[in-house]
Amino acid sequence: MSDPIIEAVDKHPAPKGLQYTYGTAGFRTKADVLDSVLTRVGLVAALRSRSLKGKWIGVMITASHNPPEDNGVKLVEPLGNMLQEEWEVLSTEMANKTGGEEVAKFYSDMAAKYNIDLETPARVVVARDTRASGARLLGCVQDGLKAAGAEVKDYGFLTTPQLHYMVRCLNTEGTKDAYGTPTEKGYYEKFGAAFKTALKGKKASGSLTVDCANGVGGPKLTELIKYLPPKEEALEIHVVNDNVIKPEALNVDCGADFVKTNQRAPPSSKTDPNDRCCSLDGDADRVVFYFKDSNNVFRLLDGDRIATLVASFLGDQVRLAGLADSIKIGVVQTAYANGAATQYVEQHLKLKVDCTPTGVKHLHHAAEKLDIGVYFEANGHGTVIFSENTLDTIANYEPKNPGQAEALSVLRACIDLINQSVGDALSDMLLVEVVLAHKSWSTQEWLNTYTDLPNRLLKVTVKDRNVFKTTDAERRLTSPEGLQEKIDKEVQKVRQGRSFARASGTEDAVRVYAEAATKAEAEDLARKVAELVKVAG
Ligand code: 16G
Ligand code: MG
Repeated sequence: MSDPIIEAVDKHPAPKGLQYTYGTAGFRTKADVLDSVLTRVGLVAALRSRSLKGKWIGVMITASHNPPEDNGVKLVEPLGNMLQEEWEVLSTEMANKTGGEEVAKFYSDMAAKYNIDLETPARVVVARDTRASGARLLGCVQDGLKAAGAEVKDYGFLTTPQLHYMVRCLNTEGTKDAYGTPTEKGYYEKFGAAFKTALKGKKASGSLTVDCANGVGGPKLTELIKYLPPKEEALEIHVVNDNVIKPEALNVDCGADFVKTNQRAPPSSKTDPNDRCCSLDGDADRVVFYFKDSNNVFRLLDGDRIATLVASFLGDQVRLAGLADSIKIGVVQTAYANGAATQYVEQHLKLKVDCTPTGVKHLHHAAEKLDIGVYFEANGHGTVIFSENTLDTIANYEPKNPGQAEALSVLRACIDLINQSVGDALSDMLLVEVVLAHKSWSTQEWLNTYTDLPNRLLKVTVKDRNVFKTTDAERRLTSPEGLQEKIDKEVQKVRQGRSFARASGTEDAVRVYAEAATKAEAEDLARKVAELVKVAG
């Protein structure tokens, strides 16, 4: 009898000479060399589910902010977290096996090594973004899943955070931790209702224009709007760049990555000064806000700004609820956070700041150790997570007066409004709107909370980026030898200087970040450090 696994794998042969790596964002590369990877990911997903006694595992087909011709895939753990690191390594090994027989052997070896009973049911949820290659790649995953005998739920098009939500809902259904109804409607109802409750009858000032990167966030936001309170009572949203009929427009001259990298609005943007705007990325797990000020100057409110805004608001509500002694809030950042943001949180908000290496999973793990962990990367990836104890405290606390009752009710609604499974651009966007409405703040007032230090990010091409090894949450280099000392010397030459270099996890390059008291000093420092990196690499 022929082995269905060998058959499925050989139906989608791997291109010769390519090496695949499950990196910070899963597998991601040109879509036309991904078929073999997707079939094997189907096998890994089935094994992972069996290793967890049939819990639902998620497979998301997306390449986020990458160009339209790319695609990718990532696996989601039962509570909506990113794949465990050990399984990232196994996925990489699986992706690089040559043919059907090798893969089938690896599959049974893995089962033996991890004591996985291949008779246990395997359950896998799949979804994809709007890329043209998505349908074909879905077919490849399906072939793998079918060969492994997995039960499959295909949700069609979803944002990445919606898929994480479905996975968490499916695995908690009927338990005391039930997260919601595992349907798209369930998602919209949950977040729409929480938005309404959290607003407490307050109305956002002006309207919000949302650039959807011509990705899956567009149609999903349009749907979500139907579940929000009427715009006259709450928030008027204009959806732009939502053309998913033209997949070649995805992330082109629009979206969160374009705005953050180029520090300007999409060229298509037609807003007036002081109009509030935000941009999602291609799979809607990142969001940044921005506006043109009264002098027509572009102003960015990135992930650092969202973190400080949200941390200050939640801090106020916890205090107003009378819970400041039992609940501590902390903020988690990466080295890319602007020094002024870090200082604002520590000195003005008087909250603890943790710094972790780049990549959502690192921030998420650090945030899990806090009562309330607000974590955002400067690029707009992030969310807030609440510990079990904190959730219990907030759920059970008896308010002593109407003020405490009101704050408690806001906190409870915020918990529902914040997607606990993963950073979610749509949910983060609504949270920002709630905070601005409560504070009656314009974007200018939000911006005025502190002044960013001028900074510069450069990309340096080197012979081998793997020789660049870091410590201290990527803030210092341990290799190449002697390079860090040279960087330190340059940093000391400028006022309020800070600089670091790290190998990119997604591109073949080393990234250099520098900030200083003035633009000229920051630019100069970045250039000098880039030069040092180039010579050393
Ligand atoms: C990935 C990460 C993102 C990080 C970026 C850094 C996830 C889901 N995504 O896109 O958080 O900021 O990589 O890219 O973890 P780099 O290593 O090229 O600088
Ligand atoms: Mg993304």
